Amino acid sequence: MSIRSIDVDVTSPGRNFVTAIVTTDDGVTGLGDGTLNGRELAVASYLRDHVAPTLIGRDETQIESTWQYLYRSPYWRRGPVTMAAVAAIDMALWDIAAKRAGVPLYRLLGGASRTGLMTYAHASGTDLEHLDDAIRGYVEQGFRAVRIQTGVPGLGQIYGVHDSAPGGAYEYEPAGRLAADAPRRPEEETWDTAAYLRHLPTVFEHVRSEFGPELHLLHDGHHRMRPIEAARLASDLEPYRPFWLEDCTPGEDQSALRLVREHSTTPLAIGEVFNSVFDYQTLITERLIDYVRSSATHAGGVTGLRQLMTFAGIYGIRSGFHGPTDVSPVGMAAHLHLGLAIHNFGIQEYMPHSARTLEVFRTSFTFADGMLHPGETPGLGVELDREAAAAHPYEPAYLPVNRLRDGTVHDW
Ligand code: KDG
Ligand code: MG
Repeated sequence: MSIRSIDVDVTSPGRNFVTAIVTTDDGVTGLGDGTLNGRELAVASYLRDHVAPTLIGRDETQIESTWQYLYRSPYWRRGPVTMAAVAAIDMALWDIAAKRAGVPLYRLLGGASRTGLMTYAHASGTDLEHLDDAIRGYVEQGFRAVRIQTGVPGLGQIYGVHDSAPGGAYEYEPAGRLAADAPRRPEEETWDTAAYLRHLPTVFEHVRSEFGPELHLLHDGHHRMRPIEAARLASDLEPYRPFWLEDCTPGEDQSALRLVREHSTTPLAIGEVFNSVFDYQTLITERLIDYVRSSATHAGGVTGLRQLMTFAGIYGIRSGFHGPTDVSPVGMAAHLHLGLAIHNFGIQEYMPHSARTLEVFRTSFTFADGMLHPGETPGLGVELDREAAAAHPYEPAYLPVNRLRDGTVHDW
């Protein structure tokens, strides 16, 4: 059997998604997610103009070989655009393989290692009252783990912080959609690390005393601290036993986490902006992290992420796959199947997609008692309604830029 065609749909049911649709010569289709928030059209062009023509007529069952071909053949290896394109094809080929076998993908990946996947929700509030409401809403829904993000006194809108709707529903999208007549440039936000470092431990103290010792609490630093600042925060949060501190320093500087490790036992997670196992070489071999934050969508698909998790497993490092709404339901399905199968699963981020998105992508996941399961539908278990997708054309949307009070461009 071989690949007959590859289509690339860019759709925007509330936010932009890039999906590869691979069709075999006997009409089986597979879906792959290649969404790269704010740079969607670059991946779509890479897939349409540079990848699809090279794959027509190739054996659809040669998943590993196709992955290596797409990784090595351009000469320009890695990078988010390339690896999102590789991911989209790789997921689609695994989807086809599992559909042909008539089994959910996790069975091809070694079968279930557990009954379900513990998830964490995004609790966010501009102040403590709104944050508490959001946490309460998630606890009532059955979540046993929540990521807590909140406003910092003296700062305005900060990245990823927004009041949830009553009941905890959090559909905030950090990439701002641009009106047709608006200038094509991102919003700008103001940041102050000292104010954040003073405030955050008081938030953890409050949430622990309000919600007790058992609820897992996570926090995302969005790469905003220098190593010495991150070391101080990790140490200040220790009394409140966080499940993890995520992206405390800029991800590309692997050695930065040595300093944080030397000063604290707060577990560390990093990697949502990484796209290959090589981005983790120092972090894993020196045991500088506890959780791998990559997504299948940005790290070369099921094949890329499985390779990474096998390497991490040797060092006892577990998964915490990236699951914001900019990973499409197709990418999310890839995480659920892989997470169910691998030995070193840790936790799965779960930010449910909006009803509008789920009208375009129909999923067979199930959620109960804070646990997700990919379901038993053959393949990835996601269908794309291409007619519904076509009704939501691409809309420009960019992630914001962070500046210090003096105007210096800063990390998120
Ligand atoms: O596109 C950027 C988002 O994926 C990111 O802001 C989400 O940090 C994030 C997270 O941990 O989910
Ligand atoms: Mg993050």
